[in-house]
Amino acid sequence: PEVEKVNTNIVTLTRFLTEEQTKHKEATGDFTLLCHALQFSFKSIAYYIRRSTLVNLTGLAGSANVTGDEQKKLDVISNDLFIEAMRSSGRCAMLVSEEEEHIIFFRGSKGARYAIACDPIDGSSNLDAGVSVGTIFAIHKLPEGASATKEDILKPGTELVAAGFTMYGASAQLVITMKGSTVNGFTLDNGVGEFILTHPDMKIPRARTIYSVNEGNSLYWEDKTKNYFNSLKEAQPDGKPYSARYIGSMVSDAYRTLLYGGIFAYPADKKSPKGKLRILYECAPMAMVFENAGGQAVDSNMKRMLEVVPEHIHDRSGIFMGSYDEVEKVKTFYK
Ligand code: AHM
Ligand code: MG
Repeated sequence: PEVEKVNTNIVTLTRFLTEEQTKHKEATGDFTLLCHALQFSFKSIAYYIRRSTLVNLTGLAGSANVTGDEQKKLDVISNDLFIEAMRSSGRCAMLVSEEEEHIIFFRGSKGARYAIACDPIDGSSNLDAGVSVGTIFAIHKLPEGASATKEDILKPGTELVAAGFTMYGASAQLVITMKGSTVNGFTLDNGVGEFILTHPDMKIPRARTIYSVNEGNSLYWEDKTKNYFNSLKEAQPDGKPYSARYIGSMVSDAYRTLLYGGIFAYPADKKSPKGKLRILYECAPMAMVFENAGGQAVDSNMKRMLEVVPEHIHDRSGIFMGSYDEVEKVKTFYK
């Protein structure tokens, strides 16, 4: 009988990180250790999300976070899991979380050189319906000898050493990129409990007629925004208009856009003059992923998203990101 062909030369995230580490002579292994702690938090969050309906983890926690959103039970659990993973890694000096008003400093982690910004569960309004949500992370490195301060994280995205997200969908998908490098996608194999490299060197298609925006906000849009999105509903060179796709979970909308191409936007408008999405842990890490995959990301002034410097840790920005040519098209409407 024929034996099924099984791939036995599998690249796990651990193997990938180890191989990356050997490319950098100066590497100490700290980043690799940090990423181990990160992937543990993703696996745990994925596990709790999957079981939430069965173990009474749906619904509200009865509190609101700093940005005024009502917290879901899973927001709270995921935030706690993430914080503990970072603390226990011993490599994280400070952490900004969407769910925490202030920066958390891990003063016990002597010599830790990394500063992390995260949104533990992005898109949590979708949780109770079982719709995909995600965790977003952005990693900064402190200067040698620095004793972590707020200034070490109030930095533009151009300074990030790594960033990415995990989408909790039909399977958990982890996407990670490092400074000046490619974007790589991993799928969690629940059987072996490892993230497996399934999407090496991800490149976003150059153009695609798909747009992703909360059109319910069009009442508040400025004319440029209205004109741009209206133009997408007209016949394009192939005679057809764009398709609309909006999940309302940025991680999921971004992941689809990365794979299929198109444009994702959450523009600033009259209701949210500074936009809705937060710079440190939503806009900048996504912008790094999109740029390293060959796409673009800009704010509502068409400034490169990675160059936007937040004044406060929870500052927001408008954002347009996606295929290179689709972002170029946005610019023609905003110039
Ligand atoms: P959250 O971090 O509180 O979940 O909010 C962020 C989410 C994004 O995932 C998504 O793109 C956006 O908010 C959806 O907002 P809206 O419901 O206004 O369209
Ligand atoms: Mg969130």
